[in-house]
Amino acid sequence: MKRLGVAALLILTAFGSQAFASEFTDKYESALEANDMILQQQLLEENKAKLPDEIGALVKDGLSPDTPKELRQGKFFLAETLARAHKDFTGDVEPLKNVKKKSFDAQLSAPVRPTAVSGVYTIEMPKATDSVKNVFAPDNIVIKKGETVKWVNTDAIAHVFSAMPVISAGSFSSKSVPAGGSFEYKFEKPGEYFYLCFIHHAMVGKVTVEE
Ligand SMILES: [Cu+2]
Repeated sequence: MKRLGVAALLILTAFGSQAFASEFTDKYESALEANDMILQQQLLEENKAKLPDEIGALVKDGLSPDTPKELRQGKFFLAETLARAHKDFTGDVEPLKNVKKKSFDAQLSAPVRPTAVSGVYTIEMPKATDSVKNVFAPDNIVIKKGETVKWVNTDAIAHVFSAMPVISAGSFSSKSVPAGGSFEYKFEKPGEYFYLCFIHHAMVGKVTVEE
């Protein structure tokens, strides 16, 4: 990484225009690009203790609106690589889970609290248009424990979705929901549920269940 004057760094930080990779992540990325496994391992060993902080910084960059969209997935990819190394070193799986959750969050709209009708929330899988297809609408909702979500397929094709294991608070699986069909699930356990369609992997959603 080029050395920047303190003044320049302060200005850039103040405007939040560009997140700065650490010297370590810069070096590690170069080693990845060069496919230099020995250097990668050496860098990881030398920086073992600060991996959680490095992972945290990368996740922050990945979620930041100041990070150009095309660079965000790269940040999460690198964070995941480091989180796997951290898990191998220490057995601590939490940073890896956090990276997976946050990388999922980065694909979603801002969370909304829709209105339930008789304790049931409706999420539509709307008919594809020229610009939008294979989506859950809304894709990110917050509900209360004991409430039910009903996914209604008004699209012309089937969708099949399930909660992601490991990072979700519980599991549900829709099986195949044909055009015109629906699927209901009652959320008894608080927490975050990340789910995706097995046919369309970019078709993602989240239900956050509050106590
Ligand atoms: Cu689908």
